[in-house]
Amino acid sequence: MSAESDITLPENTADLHQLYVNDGVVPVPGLLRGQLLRDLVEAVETVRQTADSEEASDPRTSVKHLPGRSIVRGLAHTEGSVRTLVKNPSVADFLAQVAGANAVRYWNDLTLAYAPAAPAGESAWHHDLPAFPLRATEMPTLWIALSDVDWDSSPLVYARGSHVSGYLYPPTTASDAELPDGYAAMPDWDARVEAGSVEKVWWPMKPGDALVMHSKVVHCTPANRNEKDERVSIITRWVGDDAVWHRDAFSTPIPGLPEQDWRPGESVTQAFV
Ligand SMILES: O=C(O)CCC(=O)C(=O)O
Repeated sequence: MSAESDITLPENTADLHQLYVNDGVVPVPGLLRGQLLRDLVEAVETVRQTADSEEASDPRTSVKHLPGRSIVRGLAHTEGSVRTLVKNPSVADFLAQVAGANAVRYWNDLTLAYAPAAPAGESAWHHDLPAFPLRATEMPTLWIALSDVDWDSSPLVYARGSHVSGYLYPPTTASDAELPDGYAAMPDWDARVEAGSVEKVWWPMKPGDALVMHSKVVHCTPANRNEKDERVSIITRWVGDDAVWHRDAFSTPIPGLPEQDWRPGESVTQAFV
C-alpha cells in the first residue's frame, strides 16, 4: 500500500478556503489512516521515550519533557513516516489551495503529548506567528490528532475569526510594556467569549483527524483532565514561496535555521527543499 491510500484529501477546497479566510481554522476529519497513521504514532512514541536532548540523531530534532507534557521538535528530519507526510505533493497542494497560496512547503514540525490528568499541561491563548522567524503571505499549520480528543482531553480551542486582527499579540510570558510595532496587548479572550463578541470553537477528534490553521488564529489548549489517556498531536508548519527571514522580539530559534545565516527580508525558501 502506498502512503497515498492512507491520505484522504477533501475535494471541496474552494469551500474550505472560504472557511480558512473567514474563521482561520478548517477541520479535516479523516485525513490520515492505515499504516501511515500507525507509523506516525509509533515514530512519536519511539522518539518520545528518549531522554531530554537538544541533539538527537539529527541536531534539528529534540525532545523535552516538561511537567504535564512532552515536546518533540523536528521529527521530519529523523522519521521516515513524518517525511512521507510532509513531502507528499498532494498534501502540499491541498494546503496551498486551502490557504489560497500558489504553493506551500513544509518548514517545521512540533509534537505535543499532554500527560493524563496533568493540570500543568495547558497552553494559554496565543497565536503562532510571533514565534516564527519568517513571514510569508500564507503560513498554514496542519495540526493532526494522534490520539482521541474530546472536551476533557485537551482539545485545541479557537477564537473563531481572530486571525483577521490587524495586530499581533505577544506570548503570555512577555511583558507588554514595550511591544514592537504592529503588536497590541493580548485581549481577554475569555471575557470576549463571555460577552458573546467572540465565538469559541473546537472539535472532538479521532486519530488521523486534522485541522488547517491560519498562523494568526488565536487558540489555547485546556489541561488534559482525562485520567487515563494522553493527548498527542503532530503539528506541521508550511510556508508559501514568498517566505522571508524576519525575526522580532518574540521569535524562537529554529534548529537548522541559524540566525547568522540570514539577513532580514532575505528569501528562505531554499532552506526548505
Ligand atoms: O497541540 C496543542 O495542544 C497546542 C498546539 C499549539 O498551541 C500550537 O501549535 O501553537
